[in-house]
Amino acid sequence: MATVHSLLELSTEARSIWVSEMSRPIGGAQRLAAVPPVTLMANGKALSTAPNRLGYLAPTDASVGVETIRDRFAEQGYVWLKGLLSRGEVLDFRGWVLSHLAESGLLQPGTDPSLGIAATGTFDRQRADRRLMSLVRSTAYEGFCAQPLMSRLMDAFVGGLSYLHKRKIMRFTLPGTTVATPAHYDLVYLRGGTSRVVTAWIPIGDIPVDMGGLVYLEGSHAIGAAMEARFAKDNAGLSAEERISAYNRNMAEGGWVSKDLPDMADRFDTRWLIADFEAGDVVLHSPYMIHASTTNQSFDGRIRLSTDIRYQNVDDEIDARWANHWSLNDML
Ligand SMILES: O=C(O)CCC(=O)C(=O)O
Ligand SMILES: [Fe+2]
Repeated sequence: MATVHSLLELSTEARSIWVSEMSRPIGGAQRLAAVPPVTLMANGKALSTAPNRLGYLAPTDASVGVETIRDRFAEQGYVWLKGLLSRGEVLDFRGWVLSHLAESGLLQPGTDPSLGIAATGTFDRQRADRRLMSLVRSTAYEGFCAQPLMSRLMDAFVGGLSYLHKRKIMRFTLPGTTVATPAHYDLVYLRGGTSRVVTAWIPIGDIPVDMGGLVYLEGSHAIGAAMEARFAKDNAGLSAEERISAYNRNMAEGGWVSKDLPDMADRFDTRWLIADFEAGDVVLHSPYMIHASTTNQSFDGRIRLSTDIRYQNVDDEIDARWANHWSLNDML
């Protein structure tokens, strides 16, 4: 039985695909050493700042046109679209979401909700989570995800009518906590339909590096594709339901690839790419691209708020498990 760990050990196939990907220059982007203002942490491990282990995401101007966006997506596994959405509208939406979470005691009393300054004391986590489950079912949130700038971009990107999966995730992360998203690629959770899905990760507010935004493993869409080919083989003997499950016996608990981010960069001899995300940015990523998050160490005590939603061509096969609203315990 191939465990995720042994996949990482044995991934010479993945490695060779990755090396050939990496030997091509990516979008002519310069390789600058990244110097984060804090030691970036994830799951108790510090990210290396060595220039061959940490770099910056390459930004793409939102007005470049869909052909360039598609080319960069294929080449890099992600496209970081700068200023696609209205900054003011995103900040308003941040204020709206946080004001609805505020009844849990999450915010510093007397502060503007759109700043998202976390209360210093305790708050009612259950109440906030229940409120979050209502918010992801709300008309306003649906409208935010389906706003014309998104629907037009995604129609053009998928080359037809885009479909937005109903299961849409919104996450808030408090400063000074150890919460971090383990390294994974999204297809693990979305295997029941087409592999031509695209994730949009949207910061709801500024998320500078110290606030623990997404980090991408450079060139890893080739690694994810090789891993998935391996899982397809290993899972072939399982029942249809198990085959597509992120929790089946061949996957790590939770379906993620690893919680040890520095170790992954070493194993694949690549870099984690970080960025200072701003309200209005949208990142599109491939379902094979490996990503994770670092912890929120906000200098000014701000809550990190973001949404991650998935689109595809409506005529491609749709994973029926994603046709329900997100619930915290839906085991997907
Ligand atoms: O926001 C996060 O921490 C995780 C998001 C994610 O996994 C995604 O956008 O696919
Ligand atoms: Fe993800």
